[in-house]
Amino acid sequence: QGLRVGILGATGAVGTEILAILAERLFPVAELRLLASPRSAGQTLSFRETVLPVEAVSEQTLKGLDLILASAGASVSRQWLPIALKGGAIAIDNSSAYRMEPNVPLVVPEVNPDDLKTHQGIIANPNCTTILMTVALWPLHQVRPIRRIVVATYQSASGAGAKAMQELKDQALDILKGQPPRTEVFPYPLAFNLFPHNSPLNEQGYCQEEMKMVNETRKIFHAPELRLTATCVRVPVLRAHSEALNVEFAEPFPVQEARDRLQKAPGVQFVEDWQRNYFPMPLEATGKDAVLVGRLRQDISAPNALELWLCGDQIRKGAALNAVQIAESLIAQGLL
Ligand code: 2RA
Repeated sequence: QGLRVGILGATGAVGTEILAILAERLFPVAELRLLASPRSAGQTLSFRETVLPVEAVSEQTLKGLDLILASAGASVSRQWLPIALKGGAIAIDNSSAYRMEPNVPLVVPEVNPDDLKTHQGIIANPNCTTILMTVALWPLHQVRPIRRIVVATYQSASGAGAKAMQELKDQALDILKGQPPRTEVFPYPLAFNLFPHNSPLNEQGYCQEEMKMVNETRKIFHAPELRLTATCVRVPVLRAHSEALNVEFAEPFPVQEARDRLQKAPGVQFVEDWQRNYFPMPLEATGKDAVLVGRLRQDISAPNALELWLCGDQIRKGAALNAVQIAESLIAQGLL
């Protein structure tokens, strides 16, 4: 008979991708409610063969849902998800609002689906960079616990939203026309440039985006001792993130064993052609469900460390797909 499903933030880059993925994966939807701010209400979006209205989120429009998938920012989630829960829904929240709450599971279905068993109504979707990294590293961590991760990210414009993707294109045109690039969404020019992620900095000089990778990875891996340092960078790419990873274990991890595991890992597409110097690229990760992993090699400076490279679609596996897979896992576990 299907579920009564709501999408909060339905008109955003992630919300529209959730809509497409629910249709693609034949998710059991009996009723679909598209919810957004009053400003975005009134538009229509199509789902399978029907055209649906985007309604303003309210107590009324949140009543009687079985599941709500939210991707509208932390303040919107904090305001409306408790009301959705009162109406009987389970909430999967893509924002950072609840990720570190002890009673809120933070889940990547390929990694820690069992954490869903203890949910109390809200389940948090991790940050995109964390999702992509944990999908790639879990198969290794399972056999030899990771001691330390050093990660540098190369993050696409899509992480800052649909308007940011458009601004990157506009800036490129501005520059090619010899005009100063407009910077309404981004604080600095991104086209033909890059800059450290401009989320707020803490007193140790780390930005929020970097600390999300530290804290969320420890929670997902149930590894509070895991040491991680990150440098997050915004790069002129439209919608796929890339990450350079240095991963240290308590003992050497034979490269071929790591390669064998990654080639069989759930959610991973292993991409390596050393003869052609061909490895994961964001353009090739775009639109794909899998995290592309490759360029695996022994760290020549540290016998217990491996180096690897990944690219993954930030809107898809980095957000929308992971949220839908959490919902599918809830159903498979009899929790929804
Ligand atoms: C970013 N991960 O890329 C953050 C938010 N989506 O900016």
